[in-house]
Amino acid sequence: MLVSNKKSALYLKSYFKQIGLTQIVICPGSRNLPLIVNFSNDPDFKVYSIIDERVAGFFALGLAKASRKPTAVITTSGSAALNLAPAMVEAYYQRLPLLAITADRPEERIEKGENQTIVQKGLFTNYVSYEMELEEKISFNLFEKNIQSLHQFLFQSPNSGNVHINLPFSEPLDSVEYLLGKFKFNLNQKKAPLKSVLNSIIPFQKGQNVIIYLSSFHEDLQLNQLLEDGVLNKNWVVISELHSGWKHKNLISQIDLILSGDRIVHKPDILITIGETMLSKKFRNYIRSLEGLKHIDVSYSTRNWDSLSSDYKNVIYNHNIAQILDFENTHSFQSSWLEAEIKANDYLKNRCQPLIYQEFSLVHNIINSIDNQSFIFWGNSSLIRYANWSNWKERAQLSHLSNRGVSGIEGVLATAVGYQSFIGADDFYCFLGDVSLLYEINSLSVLQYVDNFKILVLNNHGGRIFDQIHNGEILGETNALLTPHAASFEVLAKLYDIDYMKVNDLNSFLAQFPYLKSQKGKILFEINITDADWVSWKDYFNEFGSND
Ligand SMILES: Cc1ncc(C[n+]2csc(CCOP(=O)(O)OP(=O)(O)O)c2C)c(N)n1
Repeated sequence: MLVSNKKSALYLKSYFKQIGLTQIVICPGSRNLPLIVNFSNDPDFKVYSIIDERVAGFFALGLAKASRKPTAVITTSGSAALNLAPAMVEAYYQRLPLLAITADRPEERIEKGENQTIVQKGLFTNYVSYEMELEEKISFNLFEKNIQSLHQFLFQSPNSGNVHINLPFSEPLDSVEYLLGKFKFNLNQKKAPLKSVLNSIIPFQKGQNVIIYLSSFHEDLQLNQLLEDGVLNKNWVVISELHSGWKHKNLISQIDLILSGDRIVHKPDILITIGETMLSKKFRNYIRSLEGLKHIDVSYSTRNWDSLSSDYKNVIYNHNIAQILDFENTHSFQSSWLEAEIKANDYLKNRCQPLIYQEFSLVHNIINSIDNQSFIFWGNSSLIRYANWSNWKERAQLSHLSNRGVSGIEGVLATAVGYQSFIGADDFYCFLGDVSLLYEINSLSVLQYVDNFKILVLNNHGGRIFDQIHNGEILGETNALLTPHAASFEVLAKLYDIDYMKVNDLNSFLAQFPYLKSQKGKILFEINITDADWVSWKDYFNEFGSND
Protein backbone atom coordinates (compact mmCIF):
# COMPACT_ATOMS: atom_id res chain seq x y z
CA MET A 1 0.00 0.00 0.00
CA LEU A 2 1.21 3.51 -0.81
CA VAL A 3 1.93 5.53 2.33
CA SER A 4 3.60 8.77 3.28
CA ASN A 5 7.13 8.43 4.59
CA LYS A 6 6.25 10.53 7.64
CA LYS A 7 6.34 8.09 10.51
CA SER A 8 3.87 9.96 12.72
CA ALA A 9 1.23 9.87 9.96
CA LEU A 10 1.90 6.20 9.30
CA TYR A 11 1.69 5.07 12.92
CA LEU A 12 -1.36 7.22 13.60
CA LYS A 13 -3.22 5.53 10.76
CA SER A 14 -2.20 2.11 12.11
CA TYR A 15 -3.35 3.03 15.60
CA PHE A 16 -6.72 4.22 14.29
CA LYS A 17 -7.13 0.97 12.41
CA GLN A 18 -6.24 -1.04 15.48
CA ILE A 19 -8.91 0.67 17.60
CA GLY A 20 -11.55 0.55 14.86
CA LEU A 21 -11.57 4.28 14.19
CA THR A 22 -12.59 4.17 10.56
CA GLN A 23 -14.59 7.36 9.91
CA ILE A 24 -12.23 10.05 8.66
CA VAL A 25 -13.31 13.53 7.64
CA ILE A 26 -10.68 15.24 5.53
CA CYS A 27 -10.42 18.95 4.84
CA PRO A 28 -8.26 19.46 1.76
CA GLY A 29 -4.90 21.19 2.19
CA SER A 30 -1.20 20.79 1.55
CA ARG A 31 0.38 20.45 4.94
CA ASN A 32 -1.93 17.54 5.77
CA LEU A 33 -1.02 15.70 2.57
CA PRO A 34 0.83 12.90 4.42
CA LEU A 35 -2.35 12.11 6.35
CA ILE A 36 -4.57 12.44 3.29
CA VAL A 37 -2.38 10.00 1.34
CA ASN A 38 -2.47 7.44 4.13
CA PHE A 39 -6.20 7.45 4.77
CA SER A 40 -7.36 7.76 1.17
CA ASN A 41 -5.28 4.82 0.01
CA ASP A 42 -6.53 2.44 2.65
CA PRO A 43 -9.92 0.87 1.89
CA ASP A 44 -10.50 0.10 5.57
CA PHE A 45 -11.32 3.77 6.15
CA LYS A 46 -14.49 5.60 5.17
CA VAL A 47 -13.19 8.96 4.02
CA TYR A 48 -15.31 12.10 3.57
CA SER A 49 -13.90 15.20 1.91
CA ILE A 50 -15.35 18.49 3.14
CA ILE A 51 -13.92 21.86 2.19
CA ASP A 52 -15.24 24.08 5.01
CA GLU A 53 -13.53 23.10 8.27
CA ARG A 54 -16.41 24.42 10.38
CA VAL A 55 -18.83 22.17 8.51
CA ALA A 56 -16.37 19.27 8.58
CA GLY A 57 -15.93 19.60 12.34
CA PHE A 58 -19.68 19.47 12.98
CA PHE A 59 -20.22 16.70 10.44
CA ALA A 60 -17.60 14.63 12.28
CA LEU A 61 -19.28 15.56 15.56
CA GLY A 62 -22.52 14.09 14.17
CA LEU A 63 -20.69 10.89 13.23
CA ALA A 64 -19.22 10.67 16.72
CA LYS A 65 -22.59 11.40 18.33
CA ALA A 66 -24.31 8.66 16.34
CA SER A 67 -21.57 6.03 16.56
CA ARG A 68 -20.37 6.86 20.08
CA LYS A 69 -16.93 6.05 18.71
CA PRO A 70 -13.85 8.19 18.22
CA THR A 71 -14.10 10.05 14.90
CA ALA A 72 -11.33 12.07 13.27
CA VAL A 73 -11.38 15.32 11.33
CA ILE A 74 -8.12 16.27 9.64
CA THR A 75 -7.13 19.78 8.60
CA THR A 76 -4.18 21.60 7.18
CA SER A 77 -2.44 24.29 9.25
CA GLY A 78 -3.28 27.87 10.22
CA SER A 79 -6.80 29.22 10.25
CA ALA A 80 -8.00 25.90 8.77
CA ALA A 81 -7.20 24.23 12.08
CA LEU A 82 -8.72 27.10 14.05
CA ASN A 83 -11.97 26.76 12.13
CA LEU A 84 -12.58 23.51 13.99
CA ALA A 85 -13.02 25.52 17.19
CA PRO A 86 -16.85 25.71 17.30
CA ALA A 87 -17.20 21.96 16.77
CA MET A 88 -14.45 21.26 19.32
CA VAL A 89 -16.20 23.41 21.90
CA GLU A 90 -19.47 21.59 21.27
CA ALA A 91 -17.72 18.21 21.49
CA TYR A 92 -16.04 19.27 24.72
CA TYR A 93 -19.31 20.14 26.42
CA GLN A 94 -21.15 17.12 25.02
CA ARG A 95 -18.16 14.92 25.92
CA LEU A 96 -18.02 13.44 22.45
CA PRO A 97 -14.90 11.67 21.13
CA LEU A 98 -14.16 14.12 18.31
CA LEU A 99 -10.47 13.98 17.35
CA ALA A 100 -9.09 17.12 15.71
CA ILE A 101 -5.99 16.09 13.76
CA THR A 102 -4.16 19.21 12.63
CA ALA A 103 -1.11 19.34 10.38
CA ASP A 104 1.45 21.98 11.29
CA ARG A 105 4.83 23.33 10.26
CA PRO A 106 7.92 22.20 12.17
CA GLU A 107 8.58 24.16 15.34
CA GLU A 108 11.47 26.20 13.89
CA ARG A 109 9.10 27.65 11.25
CA ILE A 110 6.43 28.88 13.65
CA GLU A 111 6.15 32.67 14.09
CA LYS A 112 8.78 33.20 11.35
CA GLY A 113 6.53 34.77 8.73
CA GLU A 114 5.59 31.54 6.94
CA ASN A 115 2.28 31.22 5.12
CA GLN A 116 -0.71 29.64 6.80
CA THR A 117 1.05 29.36 10.12
CA ILE A 118 -0.26 30.08 13.56
CA VAL A 119 0.63 28.72 16.98
CA GLN A 120 -1.19 25.39 16.99
CA LYS A 121 0.15 23.86 20.18
CA GLY A 122 -2.59 24.31 22.71
CA LEU A 123 -4.94 25.66 20.03
CA PHE A 124 -8.08 24.47 21.84
CA THR A 125 -6.62 24.38 25.34
CA ASN A 126 -9.70 25.45 27.27
CA TYR A 127 -11.98 23.23 25.21
CA VAL A 128 -10.19 19.95 24.79
CA SER A 129 -10.05 16.98 27.11
CA TYR A 130 -6.77 15.56 25.82
CA GLU A 131 -4.06 17.08 23.62
CA MET A 132 -0.76 15.83 22.25
CA GLU A 133 1.80 16.47 19.53
CA LEU A 134 3.50 13.76 17.46
CA GLU A 135 6.91 14.47 16.03
CA GLU A 136 7.18 13.42 12.33
CA LYS A 137 10.18 11.12 12.66
CA ILE A 138 8.94 9.45 15.80
CA SER A 139 10.19 5.90 16.39
CA PHE A 140 7.83 2.97 16.68
CA ASN A 141 8.68 2.52 20.35
CA LEU A 142 8.20 6.14 21.27
CA PHE A 143 4.91 6.28 19.37
CA GLU A 144 3.70 3.18 21.19
CA LYS A 145 4.65 4.77 24.49
CA ASN A 146 3.06 8.14 23.69
CA ILE A 147 -0.14 6.70 22.33
CA GLN A 148 -0.64 4.64 25.47
CA SER A 149 -1.97 7.55 27.50
CA LEU A 150 -4.25 8.69 24.65
CA HIS A 151 -5.54 5.15 24.45
CA GLN A 152 -6.18 5.05 28.17
CA PHE A 153 -7.99 8.37 27.94
CA LEU A 154 -10.17 7.40 24.96
CA PHE A 155 -11.39 4.13 26.38
CA GLN A 156 -11.70 4.85 30.06
CA SER A 157 -15.36 5.71 29.51
CA PRO A 158 -17.68 6.25 26.54
CA ASN A 159 -17.85 9.91 27.54
CA SER A 160 -14.19 10.81 27.83
CA GLY A 161 -14.45 13.75 25.45
CA ASN A 162 -12.54 15.36 22.62
CA VAL A 163 -8.89 15.25 21.58
CA HIS A 164 -6.44 17.43 19.67
CA ILE A 165 -3.42 15.84 17.98
CA ASN A 166 -1.03 18.25 16.29
CA LEU A 167 1.39 16.85 13.71
CA PRO A 168 4.24 19.02 12.40
CA PHE A 169 5.43 18.00 8.92
CA SER A 170 8.46 19.30 7.07
CA GLU A 171 8.79 19.47 3.27
CA PRO A 172 8.69 17.59 0.99
CA LEU A 173 5.17 16.61 1.91
CA ASP A 174 4.58 14.21 -0.95
CA SER A 175 7.32 11.63 -0.35
CA VAL A 176 5.72 8.22 -0.38
CA GLU A 177 6.82 4.61 -0.10
CA TYR A 178 5.26 1.19 -0.43
CA LEU A 179 4.47 -0.51 2.80
CA LEU A 180 4.12 -4.26 3.13
CA GLY A 181 2.53 -5.70 6.25
CA LYS A 182 1.15 -3.68 9.12
CA PHE A 183 2.00 -2.36 12.58
CA LYS A 184 0.46 -3.50 15.78
CA PHE A 185 0.89 -1.66 19.04
CA ASN A 186 0.97 -3.23 22.41
CA LEU A 187 -1.75 -1.34 24.22
CA ASN A 188 -2.78 -1.96 27.81
CA GLN A 189 -6.00 -0.66 29.02
CA LYS A 190 -6.07 -0.26 32.74
CA LYS A 191 -9.51 -0.02 34.23
CA ALA A 192 -9.98 3.45 35.65
CA PRO A 193 -10.36 3.23 39.42
CA LEU A 194 -13.88 3.94 40.64
CA LYS A 195 -12.66 6.96 42.54
CA SER A 196 -14.95 9.13 44.57
CA VAL A 197 -17.58 6.43 45.06
CA LEU A 198 -17.21 6.19 48.80
CA ASN A 199 -17.31 9.87 49.50
CA SER A 200 -20.12 10.21 46.94
CA ILE A 201 -22.60 8.34 49.08
CA ILE A 202 -25.20 10.96 49.82
CA PRO A 203 -26.89 10.94 53.19
CA PHE A 204 -30.50 11.20 52.03
CA GLN A 205 -32.78 11.59 55.01
CA LYS A 206 -36.20 10.10 55.45
CA GLY A 207 -38.95 12.60 54.67
CA GLN A 208 -36.71 14.70 52.42
CA ASN A 209 -37.91 14.89 48.84
CA VAL A 210 -35.77 14.85 45.75
CA ILE A 211 -36.31 16.09 42.19
CA ILE A 212 -34.17 14.77 39.36
CA TYR A 213 -33.76 17.08 36.35
CA LEU A 214 -32.56 15.38 33.18
CA SER A 215 -31.31 17.44 30.30
CA SER A 216 -29.62 16.01 27.26
CA PHE A 217 -27.42 13.02 28.18
CA HIS A 218 -25.99 10.05 26.35
CA GLU A 219 -28.49 7.25 26.43
CA ASP A 220 -27.52 4.88 29.19
CA LEU A 221 -29.51 1.70 29.80
CA GLN A 222 -28.40 1.37 33.40
CA LEU A 223 -29.50 4.90 34.23
CA ASN A 224 -32.78 4.46 32.35
CA GLN A 225 -33.53 1.30 34.32
CA LEU A 226 -32.76 3.06 37.56
CA LEU A 227 -35.05 5.97 36.69
CA GLU A 228 -37.87 3.64 35.71
CA ASP A 229 -37.58 1.75 38.98
CA GLY A 230 -37.46 5.04 40.88
CA VAL A 231 -40.63 6.55 39.38
CA LEU A 232 -42.53 3.28 39.66
CA ASN A 233 -41.43 2.10 43.11
CA LYS A 234 -39.79 4.94 45.03
CA ASN A 235 -41.97 7.96 44.25
CA TRP A 236 -39.21 9.65 42.31
CA VAL A 237 -40.04 12.87 40.48
CA VAL A 238 -38.04 13.09 37.26
CA ILE A 239 -38.29 16.20 35.12
CA SER A 240 -37.02 15.48 31.65
CA GLU A 241 -36.25 17.47 28.53
CA LEU A 242 -37.29 15.94 25.23
CA HIS A 243 -33.74 15.06 24.13
CA SER A 244 -32.77 13.37 27.39
CA GLY A 245 -32.75 9.84 26.01
CA TRP A 246 -35.26 8.59 28.62
CA LYS A 247 -38.99 8.37 28.09
CA HIS A 248 -41.63 7.27 30.54
CA LYS A 249 -45.31 8.07 31.01
CA ASN A 250 -44.63 9.20 34.58
CA LEU A 251 -41.91 11.69 33.84
CA ILE A 252 -42.60 15.41 34.15
CA SER A 253 -42.35 17.11 30.76
CA GLN A 254 -44.35 20.32 31.24
CA ILE A 255 -42.13 22.05 33.74
CA ASP A 256 -42.59 25.55 32.29
CA LEU A 257 -46.35 25.22 32.31
CA ILE A 258 -46.39 23.69 35.79
CA LEU A 259 -44.36 26.55 37.18
CA SER A 260 -46.63 29.11 35.52
CA GLY A 261 -49.62 30.62 37.19
CA ASP A 262 -50.71 29.33 40.55
CA ARG A 263 -50.24 25.59 40.21
CA ILE A 264 -49.00 24.47 43.60
CA VAL A 265 -46.36 21.77 43.73
CA HIS A 266 -44.38 20.42 46.64
CA LYS A 267 -40.99 22.02 46.99
CA PRO A 268 -38.03 19.65 46.86
CA ASP A 269 -35.32 19.50 49.52
CA ILE A 270 -32.74 18.17 47.08
CA LEU A 271 -32.20 18.67 43.35
CA ILE A 272 -30.22 16.16 41.31
CA THR A 273 -29.18 17.33 37.84
CA ILE A 274 -27.96 14.94 35.15
CA GLY A 275 -26.84 15.97 31.66
CA GLU A 276 -25.93 19.12 29.77
CA THR A 277 -27.26 22.66 30.12
CA MET A 278 -30.77 23.18 31.42
CA LEU A 279 -33.29 24.41 28.85
CA SER A 280 -35.86 25.76 31.29
CA LYS A 281 -34.96 29.15 32.67
CA LYS A 282 -38.18 29.10 34.63
CA PHE A 283 -37.00 26.01 36.49
CA ARG A 284 -33.59 27.53 37.12
CA ASN A 285 -35.23 30.60 38.64
CA TYR A 286 -37.57 28.43 40.69
CA ILE A 287 -34.65 26.47 42.11
CA ARG A 288 -32.75 29.65 42.95
CA SER A 289 -35.75 30.88 44.88
CA LEU A 290 -35.75 27.87 47.22
CA GLU A 291 -33.89 28.39 50.42
CA GLY A 292 -31.71 25.64 51.88
CA LEU A 293 -31.97 23.42 48.81
CA LYS A 294 -29.18 20.91 48.32
CA HIS A 295 -27.93 20.44 44.73
CA ILE A 296 -26.28 17.20 43.66
CA ASP A 297 -24.93 17.36 40.15
CA VAL A 298 -24.15 14.06 38.43
CA SER A 299 -21.78 14.48 35.49
CA TYR A 300 -19.34 12.51 33.37
CA SER A 301 -16.41 14.67 34.41
CA THR A 302 -15.71 17.08 37.21
CA ARG A 303 -17.59 20.40 36.99
CA ASN A 304 -18.70 23.09 39.33
CA TRP A 305 -22.28 24.14 38.58
CA ASP A 306 -22.81 25.72 41.95
CA SER A 307 -24.85 28.70 40.77
CA LEU A 308 -28.23 27.20 41.71
CA SER A 309 -27.50 26.55 45.36
CA SER A 310 -24.62 27.17 47.73
CA ASP A 311 -25.02 23.62 49.04
CA TYR A 312 -23.55 21.95 45.95
CA LYS A 313 -21.89 18.63 45.36
CA ASN A 314 -20.59 17.21 42.09
CA VAL A 315 -20.70 13.44 41.69
CA ILE A 316 -19.01 11.62 38.84
CA TYR A 317 -21.29 9.17 37.09
CA ASN A 318 -20.08 5.60 37.29
CA HIS A 319 -21.30 2.03 37.54
CA ASN A 320 -22.24 2.51 41.15
CA ILE A 321 -24.85 5.10 40.36
CA ALA A 322 -27.58 2.94 41.92
CA GLN A 323 -25.73 3.04 45.24
CA ILE A 324 -25.27 6.78 44.94
CA LEU A 325 -28.94 7.51 44.17
CA ASP A 326 -30.33 5.53 47.06
CA PHE A 327 -33.39 7.48 48.17
CA GLU A 328 -37.14 7.33 48.31
CA ASN A 329 -39.63 10.24 48.22
CA THR A 330 -42.91 10.55 50.05
CA HIS A 331 -45.95 9.42 48.09
CA SER A 332 -47.65 12.81 48.40
CA PHE A 333 -44.62 14.54 46.87
CA GLN A 334 -44.74 12.45 43.74
CA SER A 335 -48.51 12.62 43.39
CA SER A 336 -48.55 16.41 43.65
CA TRP A 337 -46.09 16.64 40.73
CA LEU A 338 -47.89 14.00 38.66
CA GLU A 339 -51.23 15.76 39.15
CA ALA A 340 -49.69 19.04 38.02
CA GLU A 341 -48.29 17.29 34.94
CA ILE A 342 -51.70 15.84 34.05
CA LYS A 343 -53.38 19.23 34.42
CA ALA A 344 -50.70 20.87 32.30
CA ASN A 345 -51.06 18.27 29.57
CA ASP A 346 -54.85 18.64 29.52
CA TYR A 347 -54.43 22.38 29.20
CA LEU A 348 -51.94 21.91 26.38
CA LYS A 349 -54.23 19.55 24.49
CA ASN A 350 -57.08 22.06 24.55
CA ARG A 351 -54.76 24.90 23.63
CA CYS A 352 -53.39 23.11 20.57
CA GLN A 353 -56.63 21.89 19.12
CA PRO A 354 -57.63 22.66 16.48
CA LEU A 355 -54.37 23.29 14.67
CA ILE A 356 -53.72 26.95 13.95
CA TYR A 357 -51.11 28.40 11.64
CA GLN A 358 -48.82 29.63 14.39
CA GLU A 359 -45.29 28.57 15.28
CA PHE A 360 -45.89 26.55 18.43
CA SER A 361 -49.08 24.96 17.19
CA LEU A 362 -47.32 23.83 13.99
CA VAL A 363 -44.35 22.37 15.86
CA HIS A 364 -46.73 20.54 18.21
CA ASN A 365 -48.64 19.18 15.23
CA ILE A 366 -45.50 18.04 13.46
CA ILE A 367 -44.33 16.13 16.54
CA ASN A 368 -47.74 14.52 16.73
CA SER A 369 -47.97 13.58 13.11
CA ILE A 370 -44.58 12.36 11.93
CA ASP A 371 -44.06 8.63 11.71
CA ASN A 372 -42.90 6.52 14.61
CA GLN A 373 -39.15 5.84 14.56
CA SER A 374 -38.44 9.20 12.94
CA PHE A 375 -35.48 11.28 14.11
CA ILE A 376 -35.67 15.04 14.56
CA PHE A 377 -32.59 17.17 15.09
CA TRP A 378 -33.75 20.44 16.64
CA GLY A 379 -32.26 23.83 15.89
CA ASN A 380 -31.45 26.04 18.83
CA SER A 381 -33.33 29.31 19.33
CA SER A 382 -37.15 29.05 19.49
CA LEU A 383 -37.57 25.61 17.94
CA ILE A 384 -36.06 23.45 20.66
CA ARG A 385 -38.22 25.32 23.16
CA TYR A 386 -41.42 24.83 21.19
CA ALA A 387 -40.56 21.16 20.88
CA ASN A 388 -39.89 20.83 24.59
CA TRP A 389 -43.25 22.47 25.39
CA SER A 390 -45.11 20.01 23.17
CA ASN A 391 -46.54 16.67 24.24
CA TRP A 392 -43.42 14.84 23.00
CA LYS A 393 -43.80 12.45 25.93
CA GLU A 394 -46.74 10.82 24.15
CA ARG A 395 -44.66 10.08 21.06
CA ALA A 396 -42.20 7.82 22.80
CA GLN A 397 -40.81 6.26 19.64
CA LEU A 398 -39.50 9.47 18.16
CA SER A 399 -35.85 10.34 18.71
CA HIS A 400 -35.09 13.96 19.54
CA LEU A 401 -31.57 15.23 19.02
CA SER A 402 -29.88 18.57 19.63
CA ASN A 403 -26.58 20.34 20.15
CA ARG A 404 -27.02 21.75 23.62
CA GLY A 405 -23.35 21.68 24.62
CA VAL A 406 -23.07 25.41 24.06
CA SER A 407 -26.44 25.96 22.33
CA GLY A 408 -24.93 27.71 19.32
CA ILE A 409 -27.02 28.16 16.21
CA GLU A 410 -24.06 27.14 14.04
CA GLY A 411 -23.31 23.59 12.92
CA VAL A 412 -26.68 22.03 13.79
CA LEU A 413 -27.43 21.03 10.20
CA ALA A 414 -23.92 19.66 9.62
CA THR A 415 -24.13 17.64 12.85
CA ALA A 416 -27.53 16.30 11.84
CA VAL A 417 -26.27 15.25 8.40
CA GLY A 418 -23.24 13.56 9.98
CA TYR A 419 -25.57 11.72 12.36
CA GLN A 420 -27.88 10.59 9.56
CA SER A 421 -24.99 9.57 7.34
CA PHE A 422 -24.03 7.12 10.09
CA ILE A 423 -27.46 5.73 10.99
CA GLY A 424 -29.17 5.96 7.58
CA ALA A 425 -32.67 6.32 9.09
CA ASP A 426 -35.70 6.07 6.81
CA ASP A 427 -37.03 9.34 8.09
CA PHE A 428 -34.72 12.05 9.38
CA TYR A 429 -35.70 15.68 9.91
CA CYS A 430 -33.64 18.70 10.84
CA PHE A 431 -35.84 21.60 11.95
CA LEU A 432 -34.17 25.03 11.88
CA GLY A 433 -34.99 28.70 12.06
CA ASP A 434 -34.37 30.72 8.90
CA VAL A 435 -31.39 32.61 10.33
CA SER A 436 -29.84 29.38 11.59
CA LEU A 437 -30.09 27.80 8.15
CA LEU A 438 -28.70 30.87 6.41
CA TYR A 439 -25.87 30.93 8.94
CA GLU A 440 -24.69 27.52 7.82
CA ILE A 441 -25.49 27.44 4.13
CA ASN A 442 -22.20 25.62 3.51
CA SER A 443 -23.54 22.66 5.46
CA LEU A 444 -25.90 21.92 2.58
CA SER A 445 -22.87 20.64 0.68
CA VAL A 446 -22.59 17.59 2.96
CA LEU A 447 -26.06 16.39 1.97
CA GLN A 448 -24.16 14.49 -0.71
CA TYR A 449 -23.39 11.92 2.01
CA VAL A 450 -27.03 11.02 2.76
CA ASP A 451 -29.91 9.62 0.76
CA ASN A 452 -32.82 10.72 2.92
CA PHE A 453 -32.92 14.02 4.72
CA LYS A 454 -35.71 16.53 5.28
CA ILE A 455 -34.90 20.08 6.30
CA LEU A 456 -37.80 21.97 7.81
CA VAL A 457 -37.24 25.70 7.99
CA LEU A 458 -39.50 27.91 10.04
CA ASN A 459 -39.12 31.17 8.16
CA ASN A 460 -40.27 34.00 10.37
CA HIS A 461 -37.89 36.33 8.54
CA GLY A 462 -35.24 37.04 11.15
CA GLY A 463 -33.97 35.85 14.50
CA ARG A 464 -37.35 36.36 16.11
CA ILE A 465 -36.43 34.80 19.46
CA PHE A 466 -35.14 38.22 20.40
CA ASP A 467 -38.60 39.67 19.92
CA GLN A 468 -39.73 37.15 22.51
CA ILE A 469 -37.09 37.71 25.13
CA HIS A 470 -36.07 41.35 24.85
CA ASN A 471 -37.85 44.63 24.73
CA GLY A 472 -36.96 45.90 21.25
CA GLU A 473 -38.03 49.41 22.19
CA ILE A 474 -34.81 50.03 24.10
CA LEU A 475 -32.80 49.35 20.94
CA GLY A 476 -33.92 52.30 18.88
CA GLU A 477 -34.73 52.40 15.18
CA THR A 478 -31.98 50.08 13.99
CA ASN A 479 -32.80 47.23 16.40
CA ALA A 480 -29.60 45.37 15.58
CA LEU A 481 -30.86 42.23 17.31
CA LEU A 482 -33.17 41.45 14.43
CA THR A 483 -31.72 40.23 11.17
CA PRO A 484 -34.45 40.41 8.55
CA HIS A 485 -33.51 39.12 5.11
CA ALA A 486 -35.02 38.48 1.72
CA ALA A 487 -33.17 35.25 1.00
CA SER A 488 -34.95 32.75 -1.22
CA PHE A 489 -34.89 29.21 0.15
CA GLU A 490 -36.13 28.02 -3.23
CA VAL A 491 -32.96 29.32 -4.87
CA LEU A 492 -30.91 27.76 -2.10
CA ALA A 493 -32.52 24.39 -2.69
CA LYS A 494 -31.82 24.70 -6.40
CA LEU A 495 -28.21 25.59 -5.74
CA TYR A 496 -27.71 22.34 -3.87
CA ASP A 497 -30.01 20.32 -6.12
CA ILE A 498 -32.54 19.29 -3.51
CA ASP A 499 -36.32 19.32 -3.73
CA TYR A 500 -38.19 22.29 -2.38
CA MET A 501 -41.68 22.78 -0.96
CA LYS A 502 -43.25 25.80 0.68
CA VAL A 503 -46.37 26.41 2.73
CA ASN A 504 -47.87 29.81 3.48
CA ASP A 505 -51.02 29.02 5.38
CA LEU A 506 -52.96 26.34 7.19
CA ASN A 507 -54.55 24.85 4.09
CA SER A 508 -51.29 24.48 2.25
CA PHE A 509 -49.67 22.99 5.39
CA LEU A 510 -52.47 20.45 5.76
CA ALA A 511 -52.17 19.49 2.11
CA GLN A 512 -48.41 19.41 1.81
CA PHE A 513 -47.08 18.07 5.08
CA PRO A 514 -48.57 14.57 4.60
CA TYR A 515 -47.01 14.58 1.14
CA LEU A 516 -43.62 15.53 2.58
CA LYS A 517 -43.88 12.66 5.06
CA SER A 518 -44.53 10.18 2.28
CA GLN A 519 -41.51 11.27 0.27
CA LYS A 520 -37.96 9.95 0.30
CA GLY A 521 -34.88 11.85 -0.77
CA LYS A 522 -33.61 15.28 0.16
CA ILE A 523 -36.17 18.00 0.60
CA LEU A 524 -36.19 21.54 1.93
CA PHE A 525 -39.64 22.36 3.32
CA GLU A 526 -40.24 26.01 4.09
CA ILE A 527 -42.93 27.05 6.54
CA ASN A 528 -43.46 30.72 5.89
CA ILE A 529 -44.64 32.73 8.88
CA THR A 530 -45.62 36.29 8.05
CA ASP A 531 -45.91 39.03 10.64
CA ALA A 532 -49.66 38.48 10.62
CA ASP A 533 -49.17 34.83 11.71
CA TRP A 534 -46.53 35.60 14.28
CA VAL A 535 -47.60 35.29 17.89
CA SER A 536 -45.63 35.98 21.01
CA TRP A 537 -44.87 33.10 23.35
CA LYS A 538 -46.82 34.89 26.05
CA ASP A 539 -49.92 34.66 23.93
CA TYR A 540 -49.64 30.90 23.43
CA PHE A 541 -50.01 30.34 27.14
CA ASN A 542 -51.26 33.28 29.06
CA GLU A 543 -49.67 31.87 32.14
CA PHE A 544 -46.35 31.17 30.52
CA GLY A 545 -44.75 34.58 30.72
CA SER A 546 -41.38 32.84 30.63
CA ASN A 547 -38.57 34.80 29.10
CA ASP A 548 -35.96 32.22 28.35
C1 LIG B 1 -23.09 30.92 16.91
C2 LIG B 1 -24.19 31.70 17.54
N1 LIG B 1 -24.29 33.03 17.27
C3 LIG B 1 -25.29 33.75 17.84
C4 LIG B 1 -26.19 33.15 18.68
C5 LIG B 1 -27.28 34.01 19.31
N2 LIG B 1 -28.60 33.64 18.73
C6 LIG B 1 -29.46 32.87 19.41
S1 LIG B 1 -30.85 32.65 18.61
C7 LIG B 1 -30.38 33.60 17.31
C8 LIG B 1 -31.32 33.86 16.16
C9 LIG B 1 -31.76 32.61 15.48
O1 LIG B 1 -32.71 32.90 14.51
P1 LIG B 1 -33.57 31.79 13.79
O2 LIG B 1 -32.73 30.63 13.51
O3 LIG B 1 -34.26 32.43 12.64
O4 LIG B 1 -34.62 31.33 14.89
P2 LIG B 1 -35.75 32.16 15.68
O5 LIG B 1 -35.05 33.13 16.55
O6 LIG B 1 -36.61 32.84 14.69
O7 LIG B 1 -36.45 31.13 16.47
C10 LIG B 1 -29.10 34.09 17.52
C11 LIG B 1 -28.36 34.96 16.56
C12 LIG B 1 -26.04 31.77 18.93
N3 LIG B 1 -26.88 31.09 19.72
N4 LIG B 1 -25.06 31.06 18.34
